[in-house]
Amino acid sequence: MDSQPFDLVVRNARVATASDTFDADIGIRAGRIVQLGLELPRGMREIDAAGRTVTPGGVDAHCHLDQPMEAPVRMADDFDSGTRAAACGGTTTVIPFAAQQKGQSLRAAVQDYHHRAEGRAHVDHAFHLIVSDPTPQVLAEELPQLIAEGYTSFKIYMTYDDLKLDDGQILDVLEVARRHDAMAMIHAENADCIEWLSKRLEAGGRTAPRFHAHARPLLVEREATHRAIALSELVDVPIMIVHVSGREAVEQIRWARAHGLNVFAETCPQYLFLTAEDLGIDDSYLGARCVCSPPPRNRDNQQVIWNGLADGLFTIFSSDHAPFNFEGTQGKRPNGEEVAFRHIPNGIPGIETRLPLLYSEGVLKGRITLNRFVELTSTNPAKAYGLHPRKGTIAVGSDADLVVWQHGPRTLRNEALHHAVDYTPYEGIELQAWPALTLAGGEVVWDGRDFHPRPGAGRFLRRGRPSLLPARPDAA
Ligand code: DUC
Ligand code: ZN
Ligand code: ZN
Repeated sequence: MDSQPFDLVVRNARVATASDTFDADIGIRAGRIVQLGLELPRGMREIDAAGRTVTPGGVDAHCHLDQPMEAPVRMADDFDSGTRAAACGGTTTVIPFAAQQKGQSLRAAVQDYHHRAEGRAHVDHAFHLIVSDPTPQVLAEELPQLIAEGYTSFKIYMTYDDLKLDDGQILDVLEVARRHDAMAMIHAENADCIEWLSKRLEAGGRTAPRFHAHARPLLVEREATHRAIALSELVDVPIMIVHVSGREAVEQIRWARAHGLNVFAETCPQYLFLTAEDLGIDDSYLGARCVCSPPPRNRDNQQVIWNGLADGLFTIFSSDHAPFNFEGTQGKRPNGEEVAFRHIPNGIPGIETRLPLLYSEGVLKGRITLNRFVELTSTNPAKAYGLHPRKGTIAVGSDADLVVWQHGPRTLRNEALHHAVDYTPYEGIELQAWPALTLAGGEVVWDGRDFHPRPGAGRFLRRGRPSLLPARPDAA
């Protein structure tokens, strides 16, 4: 028996993992869980979690922090404020995006992104790549090398002029994912349909934020989702369809699964808690706060997303935190102006509210089980992106990233959040739970009242092969 004392014991926890719920003390040493059991010996420090649920720290596998934007637009959150907000909302690992600009090498994008993170992050982090320019050099060298170095996932876009790939390029990139065992994430919206609809709306003077939803109806997502599934089937490689918003895309994914295809899917809080009406019922510019892509849909559609969370359709629940201020000149009003919907920076903040919203409205209202909550928000993201079992579970050997939950009413107010964004789309929502404590690597980063900064203590994570990928004997 190991006689070294624990650095910390979290005592009397009601531990929830993706598969089990059980009572245990959690013994922590050097930032890792070293023992789970009843009546563990005293630690140098003790935290009493009696009567409290303890879950693994959240893994937010889709968030945008300090991602370079075209001037004057700038993200409000960098690695400091973004990971601060993450920690206070129970998320202890974030995976934002190192985005390649067209004409830029992928390697240069990664190096730049490391500079942005350096010395700032309060929690552990990894980077997905965004491949926007799949040159022969990128396909043959840079991407395979970066995957081998632990950047084992990348996102590709079917829309946005500066990012989108055509079908041939998507096939090329998917082939690299297949050969080198990476997870390909796909933003599925049909760019030409959006462009065609946007021009017609603009020509008719319909430029208010609410027309963003008119330019991206369900079929725009459905068509691209269908195409992404077909392209992945052709290459015979699994894909992750990110930020799935609508019933029609969900139907495509159900069809793919029924046909035995390995299609994973992610959804986000905005498709449960917002509707297209939040973009405005009149031409008010306030709706710009909720402009994100794909857009929020209607109330019936929210139920479709809840069903997919409950029945296993969705693999992952991420924030898609894309932080732009409403006021000022760098966010939703570029240069301080009210612009036509298609020029409004896309995205809403949500890195801190992701877990409390799903816990309150999902677990405590009986829509999903506590174990499914853990699976969607922590275990599956860790498995999908090569971080499990170090992240995503409470087990001997895993990092001591934990959330102790506190039940009780709390009204969501932006002034109480820790991001650098000047609004939350969820202002005024009544929550029933909030993290009372977040531990990152065995250290308290959030105690339910105060944030405990540790800039630079958040480590960059070199990732392994995504364990959700099927074993492939012919892999390179
Ligand atoms: N849509 C994206 O694709 N990325 C960032 C935010 C958004 O709304
Ligand atoms: Zn996207
Ligand atoms: Zn995104």
